[in-house]
Amino acid sequence: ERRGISERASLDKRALRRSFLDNLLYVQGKFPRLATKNDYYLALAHTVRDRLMQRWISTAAAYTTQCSRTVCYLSAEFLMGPHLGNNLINLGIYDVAAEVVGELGLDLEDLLYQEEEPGLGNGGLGRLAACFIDSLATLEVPALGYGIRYEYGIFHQTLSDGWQVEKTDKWLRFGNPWELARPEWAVEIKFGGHTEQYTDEHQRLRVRWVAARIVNGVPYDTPILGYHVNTANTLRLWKAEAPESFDFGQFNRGDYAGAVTQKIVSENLSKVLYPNDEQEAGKELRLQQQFFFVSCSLQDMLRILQIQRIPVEKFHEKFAVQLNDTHPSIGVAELMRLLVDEQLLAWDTAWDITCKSFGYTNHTLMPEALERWSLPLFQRVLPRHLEIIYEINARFLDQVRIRFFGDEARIARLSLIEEQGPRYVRMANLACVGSHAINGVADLHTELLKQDVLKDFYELCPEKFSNKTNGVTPRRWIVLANPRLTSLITETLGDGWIRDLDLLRGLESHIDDAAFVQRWQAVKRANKADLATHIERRLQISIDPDSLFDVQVKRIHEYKRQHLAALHIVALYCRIKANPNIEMVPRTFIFGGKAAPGYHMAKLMIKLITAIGDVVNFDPDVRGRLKVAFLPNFSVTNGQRIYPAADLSEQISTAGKEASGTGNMKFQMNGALTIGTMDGANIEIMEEVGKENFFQFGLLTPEVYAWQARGYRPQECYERSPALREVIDLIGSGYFARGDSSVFKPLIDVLLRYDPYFLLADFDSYVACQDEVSAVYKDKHRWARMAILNSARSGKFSSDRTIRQYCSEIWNVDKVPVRLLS
Ligand code: 26M
Repeated sequence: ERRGISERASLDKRALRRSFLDNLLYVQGKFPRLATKNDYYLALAHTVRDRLMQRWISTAAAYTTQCSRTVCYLSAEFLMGPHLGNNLINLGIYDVAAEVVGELGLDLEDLLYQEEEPGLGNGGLGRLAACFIDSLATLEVPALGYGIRYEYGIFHQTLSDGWQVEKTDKWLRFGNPWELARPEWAVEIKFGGHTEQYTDEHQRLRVRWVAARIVNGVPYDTPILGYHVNTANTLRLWKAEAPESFDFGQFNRGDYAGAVTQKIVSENLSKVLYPNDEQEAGKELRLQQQFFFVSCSLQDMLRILQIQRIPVEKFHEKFAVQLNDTHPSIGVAELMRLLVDEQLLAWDTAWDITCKSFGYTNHTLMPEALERWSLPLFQRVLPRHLEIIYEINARFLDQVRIRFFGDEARIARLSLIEEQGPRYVRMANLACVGSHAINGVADLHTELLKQDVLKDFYELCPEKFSNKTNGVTPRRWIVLANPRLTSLITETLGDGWIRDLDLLRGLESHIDDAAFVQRWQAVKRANKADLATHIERRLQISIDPDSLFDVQVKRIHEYKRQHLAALHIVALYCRIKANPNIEMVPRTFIFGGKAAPGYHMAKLMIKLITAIGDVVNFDPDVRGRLKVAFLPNFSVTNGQRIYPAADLSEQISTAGKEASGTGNMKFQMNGALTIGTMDGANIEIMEEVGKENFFQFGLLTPEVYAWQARGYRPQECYERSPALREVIDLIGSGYFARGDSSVFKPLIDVLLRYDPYFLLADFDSYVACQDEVSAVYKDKHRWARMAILNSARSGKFSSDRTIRQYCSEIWNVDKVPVRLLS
């Protein structure tokens, strides 16, 4: 029996080949002759999965026997990306797996592309959760990621005539070999109804929540293996199911169809990920989703306490619960309900436990993105939680009144309930009051939280606030995405940098080594050629791999200013039209990103970029010096092809608007130079690489504020800058819309009248900075040296560094090495 386990989990080549062919036969039911590419992918996935199981079980055993303190990362989104390649790397069998499938006439990369990525997130926040889960496992920290198993992830984006069209993301269509359902740990979740008071056997007044509806939460577990360690943590995602028993009343009255309708309503809960769309905010189903996964997760933690025989009073000693933005912040009220109503603890005891358990990470400075729920909606969905929030609020405001007697305006701002006009529950306030730690995601962002968005909470409890600058995992974003660069670095420095990214500093001493610089250039050139081939296949436009690859990939949003990059392209086009023989560094502009389906201006920004491309790409005067490619459906998978091929990383948000950015870090690691504003983590990137290796432009945050205060007149910028005027007029004329001047009118009107994101104010500075970029790019050797320094100085932006800081400064949790059980 022991031999059976070790054979099936062995990492040697013979055993891998044996398992691969076995799984093709016994899991896929195919002989090689009839097998499809997807059969081979699944056979390989099961081969890897078999090898994860032993590590997963060993990890669970270590944590259970040692009763380890555990991080619970609560996030409505986990944007994981495909698992197979990452698991091969973390197991250390990527190359041998490539040999095994190669000897059977298959291409490993081909098989990896078969995997449908779990796109269970919108963008930065969800991808950050995925990087954190990777780093926690690599650092051997006991951790559970808790979230929702959406049946449909972020929509698939296609383009039709340059406009975004959304398609559903049926990622589970061919099954998911990475998850294991655990129906034995299902929990019940209540919704709606009313509350009743009663006196218990000790004559104490208590509250009972009589729900209108119950939904089952079934956990689906995915192992998250660390890099070259035995630790395999768990990502636990909840699926909503109708309870078999609950609708029998209806059923027995003969309303079979009604009972089935109820079942469908219940299962809708985990059906679809909401795009981060302002219009969608305030939707009832979204609040239900949040409560659903948070209640499932907290009940799961109580079950874990019980099986480890830890008293519920020690909840906060066992668990550090992190709230990824306010989406899970209903957890503060739900933990209170579980402790007071169900575990029968005294309010003060329960409140002490709650505050010591939770930490809250804020991810946005956009005031309109702060979550609020209208009182009637909240009352309808969660009547007991509204009572609890009132009680938390009453006690909290009593404390505030002691400190700030008579300061009614401050009290109104701190209140968990917004009272001016229609009333709302303020989720950020609930998260702040119920947490012992509050953090921002970059230095500037944290400072702005303290001075602005959460100023009142900072003045009340400054000791709760800290900064945790974001990071990204080098395993996915360098090792997996950029194998050529990985080989070069490892041949130069050894492979220690993969777990300790600061070691990349070792590259600096090779900057004068001509052979090294040449190899570096060859890596970038090969990555660019790969991407050029991909773009040519997808978009039927020819791409010159020796042109400067100028890349902006991220969600489409006005504050991120993709349209500022578009104005720059038009400015270059105007120069060519005015002087067709002008000397110009050839550039390929690559864009990617999704617009929220209801965000019309963002969709118009996509149309503007594609429309400019349709003119510029085919105008003979341009002679191939400018190419514009909008790659549809930007995703983790597409990111892995794009970041390694970039020369220039566009990070051009209005100063003070982008909390951190994380794409900026992925570009930097892969040796792109940044053109950026002093916003989010760009500031820290420039600090690390030195300003001589960073292209900075634009207003600073205090300057933006000053312009706002003085009353910004974008029209004046337009009148003062001839280049800007020409660009705006050309777009406004309908030149890029077959003469139809109405298409881009809404966009141009906003820029000329309000320009809330200061594009016109920053335009001249941006264009001048881009001219500097082109000048430097002409000196290929100088550019390569700057790129190497960018990579060499990216160590700070490993999510391993970020997670170490969370562990020591917020979670107080240590690593627990895992011994393999055999
Ligand atoms: C809101 C309402 C309804 C449905 C969805 C949402 C919603 C979902 C995700 C709102 C915001 C969401 O994410 C915000 C986000 O991704 N913020 C980004 O977080 C990154 C990680 O910290 C930062 O790097 C980015 O600067 C920040 O924009």
